[in-house]
Amino acid sequence: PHESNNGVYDEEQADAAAVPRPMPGERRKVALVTGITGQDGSYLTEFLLGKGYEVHGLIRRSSNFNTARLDHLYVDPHNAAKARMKLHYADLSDASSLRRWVDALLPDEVYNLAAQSHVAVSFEIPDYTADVVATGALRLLEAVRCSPKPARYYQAGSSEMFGSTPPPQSESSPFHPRSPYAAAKVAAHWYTVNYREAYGLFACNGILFNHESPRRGENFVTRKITRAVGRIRLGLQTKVFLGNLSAARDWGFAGDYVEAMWMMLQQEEAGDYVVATEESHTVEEFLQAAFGYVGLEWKEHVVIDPRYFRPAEVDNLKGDSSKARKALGWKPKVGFLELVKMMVDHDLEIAKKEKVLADAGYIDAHQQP
Ligand code: NDP
Ligand code: GDR
Repeated sequence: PHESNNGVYDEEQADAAAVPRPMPGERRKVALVTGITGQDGSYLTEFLLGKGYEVHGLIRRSSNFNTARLDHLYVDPHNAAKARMKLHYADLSDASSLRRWVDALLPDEVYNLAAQSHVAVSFEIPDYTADVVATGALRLLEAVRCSPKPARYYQAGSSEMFGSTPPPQSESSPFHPRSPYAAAKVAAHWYTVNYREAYGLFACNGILFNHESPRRGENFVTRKITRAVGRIRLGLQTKVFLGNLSAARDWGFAGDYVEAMWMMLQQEEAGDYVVATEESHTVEEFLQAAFGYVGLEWKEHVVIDPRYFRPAEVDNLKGDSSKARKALGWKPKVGFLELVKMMVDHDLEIAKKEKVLADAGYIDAHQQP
């Protein structure tokens, strides 16, 4: 991404550099992204802007600002001629808002990334999770199907859909979801397949295994750990409370994974693809790597708290992404240890700033994130 000195996305600077401009008489490709304020939405937006797209994001109303991950890409709408990323209010639970933006923008590509994406929270709010994750996808598919110019559609599927199916998991492995979130994602997966088969929609399911980054939400286990490592290293806290340490996940870097989403929509035919590093590590191994990187012993700082155990767990995920590697030419660039270091380095910087504020009495150091 191209940023000016004050961190604001600078179209002129970007266009002067490598960003493709449309040919005379051509319009820019238009992408519509739900979940644009989330981890993947921000990386996908950067990627699409770099490809010369105009990116429209649907954001939901919140009493707090929820656009922090996009601030570096934001151009004031009063400078609208320059802005290639635009944000609009809508909600996956509000069909009319989806329909209106799809019809108004006539996008070339729609990326459905919005979700109540926390597995443990989906046990607390199952009905809402199903409404946004499953029915929300159906509402968006309907909006796309009914549009005068149906866009290519990407559905953010998840390795959670495999649940208790043993690894390696590929496109042909059976789904056995273990949470309301995962069951809702299975429904969204089949809605997408059905709209492809029934209406000939160019609709793809990406079945993405866990992907993380410094922008990962702070209540997912990797980020929870790296935030704690930064703060413990700087003396801002001493303990971190966690649940099941023996679960194994196939963890990749989000920046690599959004590229696969785009690649799926550039193919001649729509299809479903597993995207994974094909390497699996336990939560304990992540702890070892993250604490070890800054010279700390994780066992001295981790406390097991039963509240973080889930009513049903997914024990072991390890993807087989050979289809995506062969058909899309995709492969991950960032490995496990590099990912851990990237996240810890980032969170050490945050902790340093917190320490300055805490030492000056502006924040309470004991107020853990
Ligand atoms: P995040 O939780 O970081 O982002 C979710 C996004 O959805 C946010 O922008 C959020 O808005 C938005 N959202 C939530 N509810 C609604 C709603 N009712 N209407 C409109 N928008 C809503 O998720 P990730 O970026 O990590 O993941 C992106 C997608 O990929 C999700 O669908 C997730 O389930 C799926 N996925 C993620 C994987 C991962 O490892 N990260 C792996 C496989 C699938 P707000 O910012 O306001 O909360
Ligand atoms: P996951 O990610 O459930 O795989 O879903 P998460 O990081 O929440 O959990 C991974 C594993 O860590 C264990 N764990 C803890 N998890 C959290 N959140 N907090 C803890 O304190 C803790 N202690 C141990 C969990 O039990 C689990 O086994 C993520 C989300 O991004 C989904 O939206 C996405 O679909 C999948 O990845 C692929």
